[in-house]
Amino acid sequence: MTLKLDIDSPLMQADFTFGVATAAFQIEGANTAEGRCESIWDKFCQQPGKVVNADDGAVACDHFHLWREDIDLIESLGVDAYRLSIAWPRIINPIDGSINAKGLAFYDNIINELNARNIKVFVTLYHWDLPQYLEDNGGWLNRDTVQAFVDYAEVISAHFKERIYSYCTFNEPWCSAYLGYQYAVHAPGKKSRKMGLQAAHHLLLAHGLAVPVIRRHCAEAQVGIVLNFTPGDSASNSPADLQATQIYNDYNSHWFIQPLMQGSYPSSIEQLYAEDLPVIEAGDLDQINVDIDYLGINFYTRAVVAAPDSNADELFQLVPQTDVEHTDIGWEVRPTALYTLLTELNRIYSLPPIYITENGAACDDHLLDGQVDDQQRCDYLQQHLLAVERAVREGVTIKGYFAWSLMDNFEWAEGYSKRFGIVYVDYQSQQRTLKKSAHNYRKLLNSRSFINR
Ligand code: IFM
Repeated sequence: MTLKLDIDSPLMQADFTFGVATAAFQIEGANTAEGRCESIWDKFCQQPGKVVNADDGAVACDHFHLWREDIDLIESLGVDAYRLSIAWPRIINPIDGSINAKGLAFYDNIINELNARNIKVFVTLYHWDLPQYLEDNGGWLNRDTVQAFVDYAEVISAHFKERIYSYCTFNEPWCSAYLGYQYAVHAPGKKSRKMGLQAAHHLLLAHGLAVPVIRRHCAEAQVGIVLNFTPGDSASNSPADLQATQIYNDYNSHWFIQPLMQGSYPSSIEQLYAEDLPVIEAGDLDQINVDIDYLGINFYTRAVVAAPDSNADELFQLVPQTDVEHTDIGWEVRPTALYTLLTELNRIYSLPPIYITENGAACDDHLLDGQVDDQQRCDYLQQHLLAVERAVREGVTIKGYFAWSLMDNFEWAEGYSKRFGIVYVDYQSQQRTLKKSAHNYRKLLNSRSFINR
């Protein structure tokens, strides 16, 4: 399968944005350069057993030094937009809270270059790299971190103004809160449900308080947030499995989207996990329910859910699927779940326009004779683009699609062992090679009728 959409597809029109995405910690390296302070991920990587092969972000894709060549690469793909994140630890000095001009200058160079090349800039303010000095004071468990984030958002929006087309406050607060504070598989490696829920509330509150601040500085910019969804399907029609699936979806999806869209948390979770509920102050939920210009949705896979075994601490369990296609990271390939998710969310909520801000596959890629034949990723992207197209045709407002990722990079607890890029990175030489999927993505984008390339 190659990447192909009909010329009259809604995705092939000039008002639909195609892009590629990355995040600072995953590609930049140079973690002590020019006043960058330690982040929770620098520290987490040093702890034995936390990251596969004890990999870390010290060099990553060396994008800190190779950013100009990487922008050439991005431009060569023919994308309309590039989604990157700014590393908070590069911007604020931990000693006195002052602004690190060198950190801003690094992103000035990148953003000005993208502006000059007419590539729309989508910036994420927080893609998981909390400055360690804030974690030392409790991180996302401490309400003071909310204000620290708002101050940082003010620095960035006051400085970059509308040079940034789209501001995203947070990428995947589910991961920061639950993987970081409940399941201990991501930084900072804390482990309790109560902490996970408290961190989630503070992340959402920080979003709600930052949005008006960004708007004050950039009236024309788009402001939103990015959520990840792994929708749960019930393993059977038994009442117990159906109920467990509802709890799974309420806990993992609606706990994040419902307060953003409706200013309330799912009552099922409030009742079932009453002992673990976060501290919520008067007015918090109204702040979280602030108007946004778009919702970013990251989608990779679905989950199959069943009632838990007796005596289990959880109220649901995940059922591994055999005899279905998986990617190299063990995630089921299920494009119809993306279509169902989009139409379901659209049915339940009054949504702002949506961007698919991440979608992609980890594959066991190999560079052979200068080429990478990542057919599985090509098929994956094609199937998911068709799922998006179908949802658009059925009335869901979707304004863009970003492939995750521009290039192979540091895949968090998996280190460099999993490759998500459409561009292959040789980490020894730092050479980049377009995979088949990148060639196909470029062909698709260049085949749009309004493009003269
Ligand atoms: O690499 C990550 C990214 O940082 C956030 N979304 C999911 C991707 C794949 O795991």
